[in-house]
Amino acid sequence: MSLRSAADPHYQRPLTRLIDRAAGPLDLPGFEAENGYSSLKKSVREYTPQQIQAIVKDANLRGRGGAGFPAGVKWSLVPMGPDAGEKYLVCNADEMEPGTFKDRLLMEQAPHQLIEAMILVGYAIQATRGYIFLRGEYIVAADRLNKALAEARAAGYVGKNVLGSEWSFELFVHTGAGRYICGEETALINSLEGRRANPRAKPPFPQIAGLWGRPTVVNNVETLMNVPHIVLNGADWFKGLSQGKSKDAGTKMYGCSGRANKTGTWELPIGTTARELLEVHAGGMRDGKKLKAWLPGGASTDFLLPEHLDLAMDFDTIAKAGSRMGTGLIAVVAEDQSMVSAVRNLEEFFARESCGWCTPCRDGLPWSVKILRAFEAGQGQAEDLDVLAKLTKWLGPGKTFCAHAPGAMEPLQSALKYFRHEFEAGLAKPAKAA
Ligand code: L3W
Repeated sequence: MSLRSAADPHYQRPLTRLIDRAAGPLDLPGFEAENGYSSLKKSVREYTPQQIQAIVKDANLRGRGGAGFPAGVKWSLVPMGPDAGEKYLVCNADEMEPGTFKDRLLMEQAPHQLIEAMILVGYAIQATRGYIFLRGEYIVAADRLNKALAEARAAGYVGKNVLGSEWSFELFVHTGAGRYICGEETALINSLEGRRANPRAKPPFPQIAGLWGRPTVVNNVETLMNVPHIVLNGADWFKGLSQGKSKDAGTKMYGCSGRANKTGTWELPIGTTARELLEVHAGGMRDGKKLKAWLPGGASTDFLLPEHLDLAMDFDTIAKAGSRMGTGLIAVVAEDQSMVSAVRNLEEFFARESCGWCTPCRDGLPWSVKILRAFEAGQGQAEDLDVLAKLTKWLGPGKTFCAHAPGAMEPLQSALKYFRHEFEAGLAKPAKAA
């Protein structure tokens, strides 16, 4: 039985089904032997673009980059029809969220899976060109994607008249120059155009006016890779993958980093609990230490506590608990680690990666770092605790040009909420009278 068959129990993990075998099929013959590109062939030969959009909408595939926006809805905003002109599909493969390394594994070990997905989604929105915007440091992924793309082009999957159809599609791998902000879709678009990677105002959303002012869909690697499987096996199959753990559909690339025994990334039913991630897949906390706090998915989310471990890791459940699932790769903090230092480390990253375009972000983030350093050194001032709390508002949602600073404030505001005593312990001691 082929591993691409939905009846095969291994196919409960469609994205990684080929990866944990001795040698994943990196080359085209190996991938085709596992039914690779059959979903693309079926799509181009049997379905209209609108039918594919409808299948993916029905499957309730939500964006896996961190925001959970429904992919089918996003595509349906793109103008269709013979006069729609140049349109673009961009894969956001600029994986730079701290503690997030799921897309890297997928691209390094299953490059053809992304190439097939790009072409298929390109067909679904009738794009004329596709770009994989790849994190610059992902050298192995760049090499393997470029080889896979060359093979796909030679086989007639990419280029003029794809699979003999009327539709032509060019695809490129573009490596980024190493800025976190390029993961923000409009900054990414500016960067692709050769401009400085400042975010653009939204609306207009890229689906209407994106790359070079043309309709553009930006989707994350994991989101895209789900699509060939959904088209091949149907929306109901995809919904069933969550095994009733969540009202969200499919699997999710989860993971764990920090003070755990076996850090890594695993494909599991969406809605798997953080406890299962930490205790079963990551082998528990290192050195028998207790868990103090955890970030659900990347640095730009609110800390949660051990009491939240049994919540389903899905978009809505984690939002109700006061955080965001984000990328779904949890980062754990042990009982003997300082929350002030953990937050200072994160804010240093965000301050360095600010594009500097808007004042609250450019000036507010370094300000928070300066204050946090003082608390870390036991030199904190009482009024600066209020300043930190105010910064979480001044840099919060709606106060800045993009989500960078509001995201940066999430770990800070939750650390202040749950661990204020640790900040207070960093207040400067009054000088003793001589
Ligand atoms: C049309 C509307 N389209 C939203 C589209 C929008 C975008 C998508 C999500 O950041 C988060 C961020 C990071 N009409 C629309 C619409 N859209 N409303 O939906 O949009 P949005 O604004 O909710 O989020 P975003 O700015 O794209 C994504 C967080 O993810 N994150 C970071 C992840 C980083 C990686 C990585 O390094 N690979 O994934 C982690 O939590 O902070 O909040 O396409 O156009 N009305």
